[in-house]
Amino acid sequence: PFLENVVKHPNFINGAFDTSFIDTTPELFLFKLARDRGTKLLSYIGNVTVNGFPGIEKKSKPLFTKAHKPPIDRKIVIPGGTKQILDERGADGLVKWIREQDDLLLTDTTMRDAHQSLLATRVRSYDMYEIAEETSRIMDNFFSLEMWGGATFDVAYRFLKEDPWERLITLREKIPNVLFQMLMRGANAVGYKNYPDNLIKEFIQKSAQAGIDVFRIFDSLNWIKGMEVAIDSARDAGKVAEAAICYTGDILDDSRAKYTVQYYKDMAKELEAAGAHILAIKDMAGLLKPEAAYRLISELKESTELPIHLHTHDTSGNGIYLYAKAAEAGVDIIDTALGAMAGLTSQPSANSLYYAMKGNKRHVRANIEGLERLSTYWEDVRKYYKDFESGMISPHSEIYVHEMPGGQYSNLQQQAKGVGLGDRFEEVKKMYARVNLLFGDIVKVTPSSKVVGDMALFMVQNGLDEKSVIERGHAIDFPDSVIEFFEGYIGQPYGGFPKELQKAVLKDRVPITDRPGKLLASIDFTQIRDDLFNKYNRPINSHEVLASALYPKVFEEYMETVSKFGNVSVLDTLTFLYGMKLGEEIEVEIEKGKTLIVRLVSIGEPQHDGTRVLYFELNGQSREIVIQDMT
Ligand code: 3PY
Ligand code: ZN
Repeated sequence: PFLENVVKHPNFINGAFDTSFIDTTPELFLFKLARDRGTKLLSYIGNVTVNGFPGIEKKSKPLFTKAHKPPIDRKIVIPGGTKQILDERGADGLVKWIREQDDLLLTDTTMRDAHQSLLATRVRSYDMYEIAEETSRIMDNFFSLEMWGGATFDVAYRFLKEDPWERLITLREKIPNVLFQMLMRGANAVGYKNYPDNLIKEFIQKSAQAGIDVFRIFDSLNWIKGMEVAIDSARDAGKVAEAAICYTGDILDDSRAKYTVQYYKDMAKELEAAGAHILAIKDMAGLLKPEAAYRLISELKESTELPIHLHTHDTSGNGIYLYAKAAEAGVDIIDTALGAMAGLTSQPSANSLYYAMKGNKRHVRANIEGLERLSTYWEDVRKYYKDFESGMISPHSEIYVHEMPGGQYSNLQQQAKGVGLGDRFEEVKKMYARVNLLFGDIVKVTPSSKVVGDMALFMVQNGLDEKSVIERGHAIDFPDSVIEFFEGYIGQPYGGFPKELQKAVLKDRVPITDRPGKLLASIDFTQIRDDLFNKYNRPINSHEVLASALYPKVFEEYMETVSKFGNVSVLDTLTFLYGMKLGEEIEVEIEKGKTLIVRLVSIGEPQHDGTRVLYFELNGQSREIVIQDMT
């Protein structure tokens, strides 16, 4: 193709060339890009076909029918929704509108918390894009779609090898009418540690520009100082600051006196004063019991003017009853997921709630036939990810004892497998509850929950108990996350740190008591951009700069994968996870209107150097790809 480009070039034909012709005529190499994209994708497919996908036991590609999409009538204009209310009336106008509604408003979490909690956050953009336009039409009367933030951001780069910004921007194009909501871990952004203030501001500003409307902001220790910069930044961006109180303990249990109704009421007042537009009750583990919800919401309604948005996880199976009680107490908005992606560690089902509230004066605003159709699609999609299911098949009331957040359950299970404790997960869960008490009964949600999880794994793995970690602590190398926690780098827990344990963990290190964001040096975004430019030799956009600032190593690995395999997000999920079967033919739309037809013709025997040769057909032309067999 190169020679062909040369001989066909007008300057070549006219003799208007000299020795610099090749250097000064970059279009001669244009063939290379398209060809490269195909070859890179074939290398990816070949590699997964031969070596499998990390985290999935290697097996032949399962055959499922393609997820069933409901038909859409493109002639019907997408109806306006809450997004237009925010854009036209601003955040205060939206808050006023919420107050005027009698119906129970819904947030759909299918594209964020539901799969974070059921499928270790592995759902790919591809499967979201496929259903986005239908979602926009069917969920047009929802309050919001939670579809970004939490763990989805780093998992996109780390495991799915795709760009979460592209997901946000593309979904925004396809769903222009419903508010987009993200989960923002306060000063921890979408990471696992506190970041400098300027990174939080920049991240929120860029997320708002890319399409986020509602920022649900929480602090993993309910430390308001850890939320203030994010609340201010969301307000400055003209968006909705939804400040969250993480619910822990049990307000009905007098023997657990640390987190009382008064504690929550005081926090609500402080968040209102800090500038919240909406108050979220974030019951991240599903610990809020129905009667407790009634009491908590009723009392909060008396002490704050803010609309209340309730979030729970259905791990115990009590979710619908809990929402009904919260509705009775006057909750404004609640979080649900589509039936097929609901229940257990995920949110309660919107479909079920719709029927549960029939006849109630708090009517659920939803198009039930449409929700059933969307649910059918997700039921098919969920099968693609079955290797990431947690294995939990029935409600677990033990949640009230171990208090593990829904989003953590399947992830901690993967982590346990990773360190060889896969078959001792029961012990890990019990240890998790013990570590919580050892740490002074703290709020457990990312990243504080990860610290508790890391410590639980560490203690089970090393045969440690409460006594030995303190007595022998001086000789123990604790996990990094545990050291950072006791140093004060994820904030200050309510009631302070347990001193003896803090001393044992920190040894000679001196803990901080101020906001880490204030103490940490500001990020030099220009420097990062220059470094990335020099390293990758191409223009770097601000999303890439932010990703690198958040997780330098994960981003670097992502960039390496992209340079090796190209944009793998265009592959359908079964091919992405399992590669291809012999003789199979697939279509890959690498850009709008440009489709590759790929057929796997043969897989050669391993050669003496451990490589195999795979023969493909790419748009009818044969291609040979050499893959190192690592199995
Ligand atoms: C997250 O921070 O990702 C959570 O889902 C916490 O509940
Ligand atoms: Zn959650």
